[in-house]
Amino acid sequence: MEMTLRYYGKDYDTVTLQQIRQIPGVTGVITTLYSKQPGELWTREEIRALKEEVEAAGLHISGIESVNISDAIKVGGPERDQHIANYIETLENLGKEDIHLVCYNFMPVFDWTRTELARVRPDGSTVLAYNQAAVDALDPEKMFESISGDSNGAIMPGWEPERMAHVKELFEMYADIDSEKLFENLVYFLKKIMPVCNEYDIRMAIHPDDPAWSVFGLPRIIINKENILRMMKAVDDVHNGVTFCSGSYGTNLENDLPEMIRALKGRIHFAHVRNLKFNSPGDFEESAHLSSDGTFDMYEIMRALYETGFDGPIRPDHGRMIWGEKAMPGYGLYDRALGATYLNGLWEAIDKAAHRGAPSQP
Ligand code: DNO
Repeated sequence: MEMTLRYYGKDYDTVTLQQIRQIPGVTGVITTLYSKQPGELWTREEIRALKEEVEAAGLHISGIESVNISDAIKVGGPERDQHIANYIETLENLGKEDIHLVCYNFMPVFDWTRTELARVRPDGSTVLAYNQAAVDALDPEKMFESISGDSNGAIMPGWEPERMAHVKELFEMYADIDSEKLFENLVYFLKKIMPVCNEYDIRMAIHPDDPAWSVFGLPRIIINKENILRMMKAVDDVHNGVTFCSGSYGTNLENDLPEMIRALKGRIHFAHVRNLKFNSPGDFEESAHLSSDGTFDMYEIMRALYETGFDGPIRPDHGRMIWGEKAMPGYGLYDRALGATYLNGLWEAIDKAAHRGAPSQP
């Protein structure tokens, strides 16, 4: 396991590589070329420049999150094959620069969905939150407007204003796409890219749909153990794997997170580990990472990763906004640093207990 932090690049992030370097135990970053549009080619020079920037700060690139998938690929539109050709060349360029992990998602229209970006918790911290009744009352085309005022001026991943300006057309593009069609298009894409993934040993790690159910009537296909297993079987190659995101799968309380990790053994290439606090099944907020602050047993999640031999990067994922920090919601420095330290502490304890031969179950 390697502890990492997400980094959006110097033009977009309020957190610097120098700050990340000072978080104990964090050796790598998960990053991206944030200005790239889905479907666009990433050149080798652009990738190398990013790599040099990261390495100059004493860190390395542990993986890319995300090389985004265009809507043409998701709906099977006329530009699909051109975009896939660009994706393949991008993967080849990443491989040549010795980058072997790519996180992506296959969510229609909206990437992750939250109804509040700054819900105030009793301790005065602010967090991202989701309320189903608020979603049900909202016109999907107004979704972006309703949350963008709380973004601290940041461009949020998957919520780029240029894309959101065309949200009506985006919904029209998906009018005939049901879950089966979307799944077929995912399999088509995966089959096309597997040869280059094998050639350069690039592990693809699909991010779950967040929340793990259909929002605004749009299809969602990566939401539980059954449909991930189906996806892995449809393209049965170790390079076709998953990002295990506890905060996304965990939105559905029926998903037993440690059990899912065990069922996906060998195919989890990347993990986002964070906690959620449920106030009711339709209302949750992103709590601190600590088990006692939320609903999940973080020790059991880390133990399942440890016991299945997980050796990829973990990132603490979203954090609360604390200590007066102003940053992209979920992506401040302070609480993610606390999260990284806590998760590293759990891992150390699990590892030491395993090596002592003592049972790791308390
Ligand atoms: C939100 C993130 C997602 C994730 C993408 C992966 O904070 O977890 O935007 O990066 O879905 O492609």
